[in-house]
Amino acid sequence: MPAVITVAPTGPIATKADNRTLPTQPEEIAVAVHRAYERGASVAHIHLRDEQDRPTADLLIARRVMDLIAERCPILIQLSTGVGLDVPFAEREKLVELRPRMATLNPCSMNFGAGTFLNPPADVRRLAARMQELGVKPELEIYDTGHLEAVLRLRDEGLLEQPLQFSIVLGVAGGAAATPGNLIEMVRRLPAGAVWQVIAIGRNNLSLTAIGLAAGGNARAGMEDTLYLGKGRPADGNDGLVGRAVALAHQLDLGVATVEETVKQLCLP
Ligand code: KMH
Ligand code: ZN
Repeated sequence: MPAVITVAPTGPIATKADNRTLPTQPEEIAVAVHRAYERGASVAHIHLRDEQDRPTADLLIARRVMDLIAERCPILIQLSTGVGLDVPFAEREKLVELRPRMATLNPCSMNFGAGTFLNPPADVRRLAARMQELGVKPELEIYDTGHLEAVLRLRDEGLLEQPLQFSIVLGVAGGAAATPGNLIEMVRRLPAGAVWQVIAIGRNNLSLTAIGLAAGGNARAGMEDTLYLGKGRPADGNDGLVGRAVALAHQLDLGVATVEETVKQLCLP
């Protein structure tokens, strides 16, 4: 099966002071996503920034980014409902009202680097139910094995549709470390029929992305996850990071999924 490549051009943490090529404003994000689409990405995981480059769940900015991307290419848009550590859940959850094809669902609260990422159980349930109503497919972000158990409880309550679509996030200080052993153990625990990708934060991004692809997962690439192409080699925009994930998929003889193939593989509503 061809690998789904998701571009994550901008996360909630890095700034232009860390890497001046980080896209933050709507036009910049849309251009980066279009370039990734041309290289083989079929999904765009989107974080938004305000005029001061701070993470935001502003619906007007979100609409603008979605429109600018749609004008350029048919890539599938996955809005982050994680948004950023300082944005209240009540604002974050409103993003699904824009009906992106997909959105992230973070099942548990956790320490996240020096901050706290709040996802209280009642709020998570409400968001899962709303996504189900709207037909927005959740990407289930699990940072440790307990997060997987929490997702399975939501499934058992009828709040999630099959196939479950997981991102195994490794390397966040507060979650499981980015090691091959942790990845293999998390994959082993996934329920049958699950679709998954690894999100490897930081310096093990390349090796864990390769292991994930070789083990039957999809891949994510972009400046949300690492600002480096290699030791001492800062990324110059997202192109190199996306290009190397696409190259890995080809070298492993998987190929990369088109938008249509991705819709089928993920059973998007
Ligand atoms: N916003 C971060 C704290 C997501 O995109 O849903 C975590 C995050 C997850 O980026
Ligand atoms: Zn994200």
